[in-house]
Amino acid sequence: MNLWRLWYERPAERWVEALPIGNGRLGAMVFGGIAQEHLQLNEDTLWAGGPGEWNNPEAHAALLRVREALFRGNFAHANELSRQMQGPFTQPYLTLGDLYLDFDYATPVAAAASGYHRELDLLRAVTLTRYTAGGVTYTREIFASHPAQIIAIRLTCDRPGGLTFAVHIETPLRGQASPLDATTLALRGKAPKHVDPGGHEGEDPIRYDPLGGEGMDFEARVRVLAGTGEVRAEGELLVVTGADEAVLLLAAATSFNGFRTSPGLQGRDPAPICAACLEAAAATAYDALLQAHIADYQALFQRVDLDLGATDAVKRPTDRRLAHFAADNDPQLAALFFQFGRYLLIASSRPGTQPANLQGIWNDMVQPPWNSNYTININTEMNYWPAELCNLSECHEPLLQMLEELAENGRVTAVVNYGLPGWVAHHNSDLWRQSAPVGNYGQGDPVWAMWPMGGAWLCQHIWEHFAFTGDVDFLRERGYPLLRGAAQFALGWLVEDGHGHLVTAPATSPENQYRLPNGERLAVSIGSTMDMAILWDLFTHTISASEVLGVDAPFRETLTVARERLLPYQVGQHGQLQEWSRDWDDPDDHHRHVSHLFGVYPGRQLTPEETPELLRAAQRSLELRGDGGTGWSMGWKINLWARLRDGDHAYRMLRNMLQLVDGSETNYLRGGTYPNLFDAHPPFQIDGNFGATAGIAEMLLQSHRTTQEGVRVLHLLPALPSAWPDGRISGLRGRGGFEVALAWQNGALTEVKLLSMLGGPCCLQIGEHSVVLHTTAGAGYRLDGALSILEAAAS
Ligand code: FUC
Repeated sequence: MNLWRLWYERPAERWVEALPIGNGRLGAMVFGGIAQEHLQLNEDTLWAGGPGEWNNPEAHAALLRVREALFRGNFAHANELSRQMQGPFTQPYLTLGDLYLDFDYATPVAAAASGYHRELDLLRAVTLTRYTAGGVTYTREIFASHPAQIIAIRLTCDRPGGLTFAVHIETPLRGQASPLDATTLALRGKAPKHVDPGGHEGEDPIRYDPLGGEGMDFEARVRVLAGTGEVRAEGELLVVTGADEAVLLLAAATSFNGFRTSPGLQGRDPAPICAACLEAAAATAYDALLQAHIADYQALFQRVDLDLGATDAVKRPTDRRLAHFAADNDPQLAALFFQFGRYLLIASSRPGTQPANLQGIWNDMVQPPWNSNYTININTEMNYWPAELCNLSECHEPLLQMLEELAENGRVTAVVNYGLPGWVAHHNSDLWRQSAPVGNYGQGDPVWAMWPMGGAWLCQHIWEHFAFTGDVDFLRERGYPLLRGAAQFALGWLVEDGHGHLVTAPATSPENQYRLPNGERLAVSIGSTMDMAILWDLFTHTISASEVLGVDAPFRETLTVARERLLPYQVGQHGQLQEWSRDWDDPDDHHRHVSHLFGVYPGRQLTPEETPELLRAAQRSLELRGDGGTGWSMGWKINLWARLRDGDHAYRMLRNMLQLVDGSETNYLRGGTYPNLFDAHPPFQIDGNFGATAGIAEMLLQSHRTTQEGVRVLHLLPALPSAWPDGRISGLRGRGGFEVALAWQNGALTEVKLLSMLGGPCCLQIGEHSVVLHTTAGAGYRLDGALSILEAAAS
């Protein structure tokens, strides 16, 4: 029995019940209906707008006024003044449209079918729908191929000539489909040149260029191959009659021609791109397309295997398992959720594609929640937490590419807005690499709008990519210039606090507010803990990178001195790690962001060995914050509890996340998981899926520490919960270029396999014990038995 499946006994009614497929660029949500099949379609460069002007020359003077107010202690005034530093909102990621296959086109179809089954097979990245109606069994297989750059649909039935249906394709954007020839439909469309974000609409929120020039052009084509069946064009439809089998091939492309180019005025023609993909795929046998897809996908997916045991619960459909997860013993659902996160990363992020946005690549709206953009005060980074650790380093590439582009725009923002060198990014970005603060020139709440730390946080991904892969060329050619530029900006942004420390001012703690003794709630202050933690991280990585590359000694020295002077962490009156530079934390604050714990995760400044007291304070803060939150908030907390080495608490967070949310909810701050295993903020936001996948891995392997001698520590089973007494995992990656496989029984390690990619020593830590193992590049190591693992390594 293949356990790596999401499966259901009913077609999807809601979008959050449909099953996602994707090849990094093209995505679809598959509903699996009986009278009608519906694929909601996406292409990852289909965004509204175009390159724009978002820098604000007034920001610099406003910054000086904000600082003056802050250092006079007038925080309320500073909060208001900071609005003068804003630019426009980002543009949204858009749905492309919908493909429908109507099976009741010629004759009504029985609403009731027997033996209905629909699934997403994670082993092959293929959806399957099967049912029997009127004595005929129908089967549909659908996948998104990366090598062929198409979505393929194969329909079969067990009665000769039993397939009759009509095909049409629609878009809520401007555009219409019409037949290109007897077997091909083409939808040509145009995206708006501007869309206001939901909740901030002006009079005309969705604006098209009246001359038809500006705005993204796009095209989707679908070709029907029906064997001995007949295919004909009828109005805007293609009609298939009497086929035994039919294959539909769908290609889509946009005019996107780079982040600095107007997609409407200087775009690429999407038509020949669609035509070339369709022709090549149509000339290939369906089985060959399928095999090439599976081979390509499995080369990534099969690198990691996880077995936490399986109980009878696996016999139930996925939505019922989810509904019962908290009460049941169903460790395999946790494993499935882990692998689903890896599946989603492969499906939404491949070299050459756009990075996964708030919804990966799956969005059915024109004004999606939060613009379905890149929110870089947690969400985008979380999307990539599993990338290296879960052995999908290639899938990290789109984010690294975005960083380079963001830095180009961010250099201009740094100069225009602040008169500073280096580069900066704030809390939102989009396809156009918007780098300035959003908020529509003053409308935005400073609680999120006033945050110039996005670039600095993203830089962590550069160092992590290097730490896991050891790719010095990457660090030299691409990584270091970005780290250096972000650090340069930070040096210019920091100011003296009058007591010998360097602080950020204005500073916020994303998206939380402190309360002044007079009851006033404000966001902007001086030297928030997260700002300091992110800059420590950035400086540390920039220093290390310059050492590895043997460059820039004077700059390294400057950073080393500045790092020493950063305002240090403080422990407050409740024993908590202060979120603010003053002891303002409210012990009843259950805010979803846990920004002040950045140094525990995803940072590495706070550890049990190096900073035990601060770590205890961090734990206290986390306890006060509670075990609830939005989906991504709970995903973050899995990782935090894993770093605190409390496996049972990490598991409790996972259990809280694996609560069924059905799509009808009105509380947008109580997270969970939808029937299709998409993370529920709610609404759907993909970050929680990726956070949970990273968190499960972090419970089993950690590698963020080095010993005092600088040897990489591989901490094995650092936070194993009692719910998973027996299990095995293979293919996880540790920093320093190690691939790790582990097996355990009754909570104790029984086997360790290590593949050393780069050679050199590593320190294996098991519980309180540790031992250094000297490895050779390319060599594998195998250690059996809990105690003998340490002995063997020592000898
Ligand atoms: C941040 C979070 C919200 C949401 C949004 C996309 O603003 O605080 O909860 O996830 O990003």
